[in-house]
Amino acid sequence: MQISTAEVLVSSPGRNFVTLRLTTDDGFAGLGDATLNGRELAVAAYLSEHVAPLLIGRDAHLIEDTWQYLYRGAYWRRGPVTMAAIAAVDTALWDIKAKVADLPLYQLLGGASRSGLLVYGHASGKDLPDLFDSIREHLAQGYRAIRVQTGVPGLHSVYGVASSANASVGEGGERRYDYEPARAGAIPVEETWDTRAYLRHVPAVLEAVRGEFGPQLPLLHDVHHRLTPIQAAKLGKSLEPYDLFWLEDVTPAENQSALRLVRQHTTTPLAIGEVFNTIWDYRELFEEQLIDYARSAVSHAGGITALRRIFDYAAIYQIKSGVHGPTDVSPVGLAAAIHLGTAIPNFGIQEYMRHSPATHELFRPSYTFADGMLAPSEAPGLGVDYDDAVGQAHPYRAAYLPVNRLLDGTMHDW
Ligand code: KDG
Ligand code: MG
Repeated sequence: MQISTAEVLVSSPGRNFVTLRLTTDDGFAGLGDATLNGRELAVAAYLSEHVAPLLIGRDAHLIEDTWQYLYRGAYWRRGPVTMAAIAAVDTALWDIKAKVADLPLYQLLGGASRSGLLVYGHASGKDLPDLFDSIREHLAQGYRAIRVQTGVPGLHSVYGVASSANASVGEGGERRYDYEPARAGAIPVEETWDTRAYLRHVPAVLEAVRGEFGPQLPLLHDVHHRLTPIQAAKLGKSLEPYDLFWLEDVTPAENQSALRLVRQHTTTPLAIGEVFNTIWDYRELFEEQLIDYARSAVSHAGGITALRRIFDYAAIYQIKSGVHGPTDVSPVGLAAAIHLGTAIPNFGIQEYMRHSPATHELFRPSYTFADGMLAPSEAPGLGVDYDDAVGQAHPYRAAYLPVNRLLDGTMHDW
């Protein structure tokens, strides 16, 4: 069974997605997500110029060998662009293999270890009343775990906080406060950041949310890489009374040792890894048990083959999965995560922000969300179909993630 075509599909049904479609000479097609928010065309070019020509004529069954061929064969290893491209190829080959076997993909990964995946949704508000409304809306939609992000007094725009200006109507007719950080335009929007104001404000927000919604609801919070180790340690400690499910990305992730200091000071569970792209990025964190949840997405960390390896490594240290699932992971990447999460023994939680109706028209996923849980369908493969006509109707639009500056103009982590 040889790969006969490799198509790189770029489309923007409201936001940009890069999708790889591999087809075999006997007519099977597989999809892979290669979306890298704000750098989409770099991965598209990497795939079409340097990877697609190498795939034509290869045996589509050779998933591991193809992974090694692309990883070792590039010589220039790792990095988000390379690993997103490899991820797309790997995912598409798994999709094909499962379709050939006429089985949903999770069956090829060892079968179901659970009946559904607990997910968390994104509640946010510029102030407490808005935030409470958003949490109530999520609970009404069935969510059983909630990420909480709020505005900070004095700051105009803060990561993770949707505004009513972004409201749209969801598939069930409900109001959705979509938070989409990438904004269309030729250059990134600039935001401002004040760490002291943030650190003063957040504990009071979590206290209020616990007061309103009780002790049972799992709550999460994303710091988005903005603190120094000692600031992160202080935040983790100050949030202990509110019993978070996890505190995410407290420091910029490339310095793994920073988490050692944070860990020495707090028992708040820590999650990290959405910007990691290989197993090596986790080595110190796993072996020293410095985190509790590994956050990589299938589409950013080299595909199903590589992420499975990361989670098996994590399992040795009782570290669980917490796969990244914002709207810039396409329904193809999310479906891959759902199949993997269904099979692995150390599943923790899955992020589920929910895609827009326009995105669902393009991808037509068959996974289901009910009672706060995602479940794969029984369709062969990933269970996602790409609609070419819809894809062609929405060409790429330049869009960037924001950049961040401190109040005095210094560039900061966003
Ligand atoms: O593209 C950037 C987003 O994927 C990221 O900002 C989302 O931090 C994120 C999260 O936890 O979902
Ligand atoms: Mg995050």
